[in-house]
Amino acid sequence: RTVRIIGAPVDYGANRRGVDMGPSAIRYAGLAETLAAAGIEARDDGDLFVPRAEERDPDAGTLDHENAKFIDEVQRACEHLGDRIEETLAEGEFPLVLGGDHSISIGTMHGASRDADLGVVWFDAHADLNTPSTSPSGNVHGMPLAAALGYDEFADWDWANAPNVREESVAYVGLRSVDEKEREAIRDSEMTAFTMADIDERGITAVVEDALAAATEGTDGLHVSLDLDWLDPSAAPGVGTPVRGGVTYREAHSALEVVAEHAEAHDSLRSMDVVEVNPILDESNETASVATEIVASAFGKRTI
Ligand code: DIR
Ligand code: MN
Ligand code: MN
Ligand code: MN
Repeated sequence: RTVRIIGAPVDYGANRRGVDMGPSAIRYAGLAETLAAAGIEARDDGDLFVPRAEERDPDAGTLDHENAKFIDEVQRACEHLGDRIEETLAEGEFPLVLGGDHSISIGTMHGASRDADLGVVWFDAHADLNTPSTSPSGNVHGMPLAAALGYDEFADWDWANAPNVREESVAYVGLRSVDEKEREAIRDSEMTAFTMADIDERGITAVVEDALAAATEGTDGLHVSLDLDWLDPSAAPGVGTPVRGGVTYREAHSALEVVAEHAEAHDSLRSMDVVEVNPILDESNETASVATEIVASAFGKRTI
């Protein structure tokens, strides 16, 4: 299947400006060329149109909770992105979304689950399970899974609730920074959650295999969401909220190679997004390069 690259230059959901330049940075790192060299057909479909944050009022939310900055702008971008995802799948191509901050996954998951039960594997240091009621920051990039699952205020926001994503089909890999209310929510949920301690103990490949099994049981397709702060800051410094103790460069490759093997064996992979690359905070575009390389692994790039 042809990979359709869709840029989502959104920074409304993050507390650090610059993540809106992620799509450019990843393209500049040679994503299309890297995929082509690996024999993966890819087509760049350009960026979503997203207004500059400077023209917008962060508190303009019409929704019934104020602790969600730029929520109206996130909604606009995600509705637009969801339609692009639906269109891409209907035309038989594979949507690969370049963020942007993690709020854009609300749109990706919405679009990818309109016609299918969607499993989700979430590679992230963070749980992204806050709601406006629980969020310590008000940043929507810490909320996309709660939005997709319809927690708290999100229950009334149809644009945010992924039509066909169920808790039991969501699996985390690599958690190490989880807020108190998120911890309670995970414990009360049917989600599968692997922390860095699980990876230390069992190894990355066993953990990813289990995450894939949980996310694909009883679903029609798999969404992979890759937040670059999942990696250790020594391998991926260009992110807004780095957390020490993440996966290494090698573990990241192994993980996405396991995803590729699963995708080949079961035709499981349906959509993917790669988010939170912030070139302003990066060193010589290293984080965008790492993003490019591990995405190629996910699509089956091999040494021999
Ligand atoms: C924190 C940080 N849990 C929040 N979340 C981040 O603001 O909700 N997610 N950085 O990627
Ligand atoms: Mn995230
Ligand atoms: Mn994160
Ligand atoms: Mn439903």
